[in-house]
Amino acid sequence: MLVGEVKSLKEIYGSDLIAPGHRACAGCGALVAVRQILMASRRPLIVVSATSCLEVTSTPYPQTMWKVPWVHLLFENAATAASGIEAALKVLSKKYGRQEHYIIAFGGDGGTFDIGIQALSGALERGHRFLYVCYDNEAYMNTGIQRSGATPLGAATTTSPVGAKIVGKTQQKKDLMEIVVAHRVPYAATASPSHWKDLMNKVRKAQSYDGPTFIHVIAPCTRGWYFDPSDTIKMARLAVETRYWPLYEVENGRYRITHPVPNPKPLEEFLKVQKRLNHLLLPENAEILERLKAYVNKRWERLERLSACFA
Ligand SMILES: Cc1ncc(C[n+]2csc(CCOP(=O)(O)OP(=O)(O)O)c2C)c(N)n1
Ligand code: SF4
Repeated sequence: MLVGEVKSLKEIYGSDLIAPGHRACAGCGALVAVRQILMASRRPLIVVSATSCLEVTSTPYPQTMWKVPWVHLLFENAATAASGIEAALKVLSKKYGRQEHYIIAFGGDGGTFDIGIQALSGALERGHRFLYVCYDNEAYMNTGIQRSGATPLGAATTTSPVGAKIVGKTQQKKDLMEIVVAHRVPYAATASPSHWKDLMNKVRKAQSYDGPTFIHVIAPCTRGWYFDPSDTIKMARLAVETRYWPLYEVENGRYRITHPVPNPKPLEEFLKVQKRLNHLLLPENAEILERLKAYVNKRWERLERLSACFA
């Protein structure tokens, strides 16, 4: 059983649970994050996956990349299925003393922020023991880059284009972490594949709890964000270094920034390298840029204040 802190690459070498040969785009951030999460996970493991890029690219029938039992559920009910599996395994282990299993449910931002949020809320409220991971590429990528509740203000998608009527998405990103935290779950955290050790240790910590836990991981998407496939990790790192994607955890209500960024890079550094957002650097879009910056700064300041309360 994998427990304790991951300290070096050597420790996790060879613990891969996805096979090579999946059909995701070269440089898909979601696949990198999922690979890391599975490498760190305790076993035996069952994976539940909502409809998404992760689903269609990992299981082109009759092939699969998953080296663990894997269930595909509809877009809206990954958390419900994970709950059912957990409840059934509980009964089986009570009756027959079977081995404990770990369950991870994966959903994209569309499947989590929007369509699956009801199922997720229900599962968190009922207290099932499983880890829900939302990999967030900030749009509905699998069906052609439509905006989701996770798409940031000003981002160009096929349903929030940049033009004369609107300049990208007109609303700010929904704060999913705070919605999850409001369910009083024992553990919720954000993560990034650029900070793999931080991510892996969050997986292990989440799985140490006897209850529902949640990880929100950024998943740069080469198609939807429009960047070179070799820049995925650079993109994820820039998100962290500009404070766009704060790395923090909420453990039994206690907030902690797990990767302080005392000298952040300007947000422009993150925006200018991706076509979905680089129009915000044009002088005529300065007001939108300021609103986005204010959102990022306010959230960071709030996290700092909350973390200071528990220091
Ligand atoms: C109820 C429902 N609505 C719409 C669809 C079509 N659909 C399949 S995948 C998808 C987008 C998924 O977006 P997201 O969850 O963000 O994952 P991504 O594709 O970005 O990885 C949509 C709209 C569906 N399968 N079911
Ligand atoms: S469209 Fe984006 S999320 Fe989907 S497989 Fe390609 S890079 Fe990954």
